[in-house]
Amino acid sequence: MDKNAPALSLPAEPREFGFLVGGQWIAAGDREVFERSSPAHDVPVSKVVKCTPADLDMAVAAAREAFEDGRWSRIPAVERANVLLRVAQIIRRRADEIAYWETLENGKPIAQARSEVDGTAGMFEYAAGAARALHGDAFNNLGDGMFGLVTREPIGVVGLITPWNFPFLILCERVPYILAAGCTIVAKPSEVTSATTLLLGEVLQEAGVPDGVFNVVTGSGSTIGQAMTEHLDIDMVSFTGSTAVGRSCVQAAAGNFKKLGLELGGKNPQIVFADANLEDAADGVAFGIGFNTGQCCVSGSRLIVERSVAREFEQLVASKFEKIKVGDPLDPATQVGAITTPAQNKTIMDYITKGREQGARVVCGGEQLDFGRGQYIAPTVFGDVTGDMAIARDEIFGPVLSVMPFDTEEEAIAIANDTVYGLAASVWTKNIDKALNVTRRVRAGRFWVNTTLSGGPELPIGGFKQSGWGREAGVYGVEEYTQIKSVHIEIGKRDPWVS
Ligand code: TXE
Repeated sequence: MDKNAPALSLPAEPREFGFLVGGQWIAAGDREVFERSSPAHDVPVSKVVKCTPADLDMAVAAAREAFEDGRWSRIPAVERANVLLRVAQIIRRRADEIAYWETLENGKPIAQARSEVDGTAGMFEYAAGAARALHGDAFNNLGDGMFGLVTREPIGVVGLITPWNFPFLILCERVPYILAAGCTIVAKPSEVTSATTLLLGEVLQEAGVPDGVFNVVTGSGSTIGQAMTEHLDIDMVSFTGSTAVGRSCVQAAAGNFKKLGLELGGKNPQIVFADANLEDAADGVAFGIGFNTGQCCVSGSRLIVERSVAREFEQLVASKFEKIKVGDPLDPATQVGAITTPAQNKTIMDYITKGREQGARVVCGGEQLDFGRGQYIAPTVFGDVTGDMAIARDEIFGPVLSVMPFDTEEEAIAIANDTVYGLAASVWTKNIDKALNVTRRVRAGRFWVNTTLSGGPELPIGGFKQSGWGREAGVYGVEEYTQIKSVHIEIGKRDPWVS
């Protein structure tokens, strides 16, 4: 995207969205609506329907019917793959529009939104291949009288609950893989960022996804999300959000023992050794916590740095932060946009206050930025952080970096593992032994060596410990939405039990 292009303008009035059930778009009618304002401009941009539990039941019934009659689940994988490839083409064609709505509702920079949307097309293409590659196993070693097969079947109706930090990207880290497996979907986006999930509904329809295979209900987490996790006719729920709500999903799932995929919080370490290329590492660390205003489950929020370079390194990171362009996310030159919700803004500012009160030292940032409208927080570095402080332990979900020095490799590993989370970690060193040792011993589902926040359709996503269950993306992401069936086939005359 051209950084020098003029900033995009705001919509003249909020766009009204319906919701999608069984291939039909349903308008609000006499239901309440949720009006969303752009967090960067304080201007209403969209209205979505507050669906009722009855709407959810209707969507689940549509998804169930579509699953059971085999219109998607039992067609040849090559036909599913061809549809997924068409989805990728349409996403590329509509990328500007999707990115625009992502920025309006979420507050992320338009250039970043555009590159996220571009990336999702590749996820559909990868999943198209994975659909055709999905296979089971055969056992030809059971003796002359027996042959064994292991087959994979789609798990059924999947409820998909997504958050507001990457509304379209997180959705597309799941939808193509779920569809590749042959399942049907009822999606519930975050109530504050529903637009791009609804736009994906339009894209899938145009690509030829049959009616009822992808349904979207909009509404609050406490009603629709909760009802979804409790629903007896949903076979699996994929939930991405806070660890607290993840825990309530586990309890709610007990009704029918539905399978759960959970991607939850993180307090991810960035381990920097003195022998690293410190310029590169500082750039990566600034990116790792500044990107998406630190509102990423994989943000590198704990800087664990070798004491001999700690002071120099925190200054290097601070100098990177000073050069970041924070501001209007509709301006293509902006690198860091608005905080997505007032509640999140308050949470972050409360943690900054707590950090100061508990004795941490502000190296840079630490305050709200005033652009006349919207909510913005300066990327912040805290030095002298100890392991017992709230800013060292809790997921802040904002642009706040906590610096903790170490003396030995063992100590670095111990600090990195001193968390209930285990989502992601990065290590910066030019010493291969240290890089490998740390990668093996730090408990996290995603690991980056001399880089951070890299991703793509091939490598799976998911956490250790209280960061979640299961994996999304890659071939693992397709397998996650399948059940395994074992088949014994007897050959020839049966050896009778009753003679
Ligand atoms: O998340 P919620 P919130 C973390 C982050 C943030 C905190 C709170 O630390 O500060 O969570 O954010 C739906 N049953 N992450 O309050 O509530 C909700 O409608 C079922 C980490 O926004 O977890 C939305 O669609 N669903 C994270 C989704 O859950 C429920 C991303 C996430 O909302 C529900 C976001 C319920 N009882 C926040 N209550 C990550 N891992 O990336 C709400 N929801």
